Amino acid sequence: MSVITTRKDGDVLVVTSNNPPVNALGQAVRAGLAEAIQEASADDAIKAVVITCEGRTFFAGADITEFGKPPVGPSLPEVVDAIEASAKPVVAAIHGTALGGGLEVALACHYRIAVASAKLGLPEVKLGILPGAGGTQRLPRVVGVADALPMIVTGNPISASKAEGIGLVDKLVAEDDLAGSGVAFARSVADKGDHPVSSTRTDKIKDIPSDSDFFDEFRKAQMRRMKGFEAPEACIEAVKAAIDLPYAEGVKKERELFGKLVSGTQSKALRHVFFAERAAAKIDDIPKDTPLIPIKKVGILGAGTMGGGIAMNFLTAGYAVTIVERQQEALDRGVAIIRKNYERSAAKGRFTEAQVKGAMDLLTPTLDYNDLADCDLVIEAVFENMDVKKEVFRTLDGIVKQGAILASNTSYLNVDEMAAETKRPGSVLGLHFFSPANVMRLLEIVRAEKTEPAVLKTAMDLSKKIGKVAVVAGVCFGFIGNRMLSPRQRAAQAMLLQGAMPWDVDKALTDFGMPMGPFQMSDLAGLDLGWDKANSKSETIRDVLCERDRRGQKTGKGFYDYDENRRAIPSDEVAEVIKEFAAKSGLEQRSFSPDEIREALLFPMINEGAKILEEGMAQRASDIDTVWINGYGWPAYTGGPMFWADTIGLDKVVAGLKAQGAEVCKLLEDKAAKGETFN
Ligand code: T1G
Ligand code: NAD
Repeated sequence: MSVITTRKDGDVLVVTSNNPPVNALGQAVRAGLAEAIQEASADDAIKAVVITCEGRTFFAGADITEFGKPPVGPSLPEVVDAIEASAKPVVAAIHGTALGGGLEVALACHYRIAVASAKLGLPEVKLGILPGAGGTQRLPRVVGVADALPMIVTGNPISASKAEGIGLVDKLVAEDDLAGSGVAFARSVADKGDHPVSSTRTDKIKDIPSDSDFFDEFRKAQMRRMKGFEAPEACIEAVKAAIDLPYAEGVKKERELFGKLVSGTQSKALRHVFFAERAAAKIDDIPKDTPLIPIKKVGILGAGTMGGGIAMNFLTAGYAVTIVERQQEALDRGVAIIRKNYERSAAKGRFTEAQVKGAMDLLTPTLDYNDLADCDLVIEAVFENMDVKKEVFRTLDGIVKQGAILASNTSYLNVDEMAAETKRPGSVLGLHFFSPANVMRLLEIVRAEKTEPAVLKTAMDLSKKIGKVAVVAGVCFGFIGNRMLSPRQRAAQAMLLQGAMPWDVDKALTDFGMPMGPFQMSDLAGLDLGWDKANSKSETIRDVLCERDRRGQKTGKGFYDYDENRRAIPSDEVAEVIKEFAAKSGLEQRSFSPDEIREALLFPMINEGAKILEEGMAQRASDIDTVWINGYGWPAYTGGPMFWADTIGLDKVVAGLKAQGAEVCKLLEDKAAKGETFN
């Protein structure tokens, strides 16, 4: 069965794509579209054409799995040019997500209709490229530069109603019988002499001259998002070409920029990240027909830093949430923070007042554990203390209905031990959210020894419903993310005794693209986490800093001093403390290049990642990349720690680790010796 079929509806040719799961514009789809346009042009009885798709969405773009392979014609630019050149008007009938090459096909059509729930966008920049089938040249001509530039540079889709508002969509139609609406629309324009041709339109393209401050203002506004990425600037250059050059030359410029980006390391890394996130959702040894456990009511234990954020994920997704605390004061504080966070987000336009009210109405605060009895899932976020956790699981086991899932948000502790405190270890797992839990996309699903397949699958399914990227981790100290964080923090501390300063170390990592370095991170989390004031004897740099009330951002000073805007400023006092300890250490003092600092901190992480793989604590290397990109801000344009290691060469990592005197993980050593990669 061809992925493209055609049928005549009177004098209109309906061209339908059926290429699940997302009608990607693979070779067969492209060839089928080209043939359909020829069929229409060859048939005098045909007055107009409608292009539509079966399944959940209109074309969601080029087939990303074809990238890097030898190209097979017709190319997408050839197909879109053929569509635009059709003498018979072509109407795109859009539902789901018209993305990338899919929107470029629609832009080449003379008219676009869409259902109200549709989304339209050019997300190529998120794959480290730019629209390569005329999108950077046609979109500004159709909607103007002011609306086209953000769509192309951010890659974020817009709603069908916004698209209609800016002239990208000609008509919004009912959700049912989209093809029928397409035929009716096509028939209504068939006899018009002239049809709009995107590539030749001039009515909108001159709204902003290419030398206008608009571009600098735009860059400033997008600075944080664009930092380190190559593609956004290329997108701006392509849009400027659309303003200054005739279409044919603008498209040539677009192809040139596309060619450079698509073969670059960043795009390879970002394509890896795209598929890595999707692979992470797959749990290899769980049968596809494993049933899901229905989840309607969720319980949260502890309304502190994490409990509140975790609750918001479920409230926002429409689940009833019961939150339990030990004391009224802590409960009131936790609920007030939830409400404040919602109001702050609403002020930024992320929620309407009605949505905030709807979410808060779903929340039931209580001091009574028994109110958790009919929950389908209970997540504990109480103190990180095993005795407290065990007590909690014993209590929950006695109260919560059979069949419910009991989960721990522990950062490091052994979930098997918690499960052993219950008579239902099969219903226990870890759900490790990251702070702030209502913002960070990552969720580590910790699979305990006895966790049942249905419990695991339900957790994975739920993570999507609350907008998280979930990764399955085994039970080990710190699971995937925190386990790899420890050797990095240790290496950072060790460098201070050899002559490096916290701000040197942090700068090497922020220049690499990390949101912050190890010492900025410590100051954020608090240097006194786990510090014992009563027994502190100035034995470590941290002891001395805490004793001097330099406990981090919360006391306005830690490794850094902080000004009123929380800007980190290197501290002479801290430099003195470090020099004293370094001198006492007897270690050779020296300066370090940024590359040396990066190797010293990141290679031990990769070594730990290899151990995690070797022990089966992660299903695949790309899961580790997904954890670090979504939980710790590792720069996505490098693909994550394991992909980055592949990029620089595992032999180089092994040599670096040996030079550091580290014990190299066997899996890593073997792969390096065989010239293999992790991914
Ligand atoms: N190519 C190949 N496979 C794709 C694909 C694509 N474009 N999009 C999705 N898939 C696979 C995905 O890997 C998964 O596979 C399954 O489809 C379901 O996806 C010239 C060059 C459309 C919003 O960047 O954003 O056009 O894991 O789990 O959550 O200018 O997929 O089941 O085996 O994500 O409902 C531009 C990418 C391409 C859009 C649906 N297009 N896709 O989300 O499902 S570059 C994109 C998405 C381009 C031209 C250039 C999302 C989605 P599997 P899913 P979803
Ligand atoms: P927190 O101290 O801010 O909050 C813990 C809350 O639990 C307190 O409000 C306390 O009153 C309440 N509590 C304690 N015992 C209780 C009990 N028996 N019944 C009901 N409530 C009880 O701590 P947090 O930072 O939210 O951490 C909670 C858990 O989440 C810990 O296991 C921690 O390791 C984990 N975690 C923390 C972070 C983070 O960045 N803070 C990130 C991920 C995971």
